[in-house]
Amino acid sequence: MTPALTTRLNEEQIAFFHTEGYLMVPNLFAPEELEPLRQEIADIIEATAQRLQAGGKIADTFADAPFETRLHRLVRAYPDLWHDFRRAIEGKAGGGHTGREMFNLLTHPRLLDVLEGLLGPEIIASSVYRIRPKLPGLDRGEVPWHQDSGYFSPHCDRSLIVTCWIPLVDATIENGCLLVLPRTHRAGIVPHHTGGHAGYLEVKAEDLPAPESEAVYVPVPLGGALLMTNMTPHCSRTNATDVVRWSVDLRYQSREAPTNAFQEPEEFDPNAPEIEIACYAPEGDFVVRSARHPESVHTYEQYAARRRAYDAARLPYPQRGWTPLKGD
Ligand SMILES: O=C(O)CCC(=O)C(=O)O
Repeated sequence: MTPALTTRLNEEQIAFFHTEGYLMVPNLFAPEELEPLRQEIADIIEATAQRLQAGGKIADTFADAPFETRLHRLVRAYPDLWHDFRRAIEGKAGGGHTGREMFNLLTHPRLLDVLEGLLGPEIIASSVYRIRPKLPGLDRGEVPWHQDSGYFSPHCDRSLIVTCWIPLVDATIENGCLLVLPRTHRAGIVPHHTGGHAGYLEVKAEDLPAPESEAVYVPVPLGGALLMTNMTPHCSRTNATDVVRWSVDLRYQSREAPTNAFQEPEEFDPNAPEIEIACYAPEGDFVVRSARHPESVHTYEQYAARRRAYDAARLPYPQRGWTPLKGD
């Protein structure tokens, strides 16, 4: 029997999120509801493989391999071309993929109903969303300990920005699901370092707000989602399987938190009051739900245009001044 889908968070789930700093929501989507996005990404891989084949860079496009393994097979055969595929999937700035199915997932009514339990009815999709193909054995796939606020500007430390991590395959301990450090999200921001593993920000184990031994793995079956606060320390380890651990991480905040959803990139003023500077200024936020101003909800075309305009503008990112890991 197909399990019932989660349509709203109940009180117990909301309390768990606020106490523990995270919540795994099973059955948020029927697996077939994620198929259009998987297909949109599969189409990019197909187009990129064909382009590289036509350019004489690859002989085999592994056309018969399924979504779960095709990128791994391509990159294992042609490791130098990993960045070509990555760029095609993620876009220049990481969140550069603006396909219609990405938008459909970002604005999925059931997902927004669930988020409403945490953020209220005025919901902004925070600029930072990512597609992550965590390839077996690929070093960059491991993401070191961090709080998402380590990447956001300090004036947003007090705002709730919910990370919604959605795997596009079953995410297991073996293929590198996330680990979180429960009940530590109220301790504030801890020191991060630049130049951490694979170029990510990294928190040293001794700076974590609780011993690493208290971390918990959060496997998420296909159709589920892991919700976390922007202050919840988390990381992910290696993928020890031969399946690509595909996932997307989406972020949402309330309209009360600083946002650029109502600004064009040319209106950016680095000297504006902090409340007017988005938590992550270089990428464009957009309105996904509004009870008070339904007319302000961005359409697909408006979203795609905003993302492109911000991508092209390359606005300065107010840095937090984290020190480098090496030589520290
Ligand atoms: O997907 C991963 O392995 C890491 C994701 C992550 O760190 C994040 O969404 O902030």
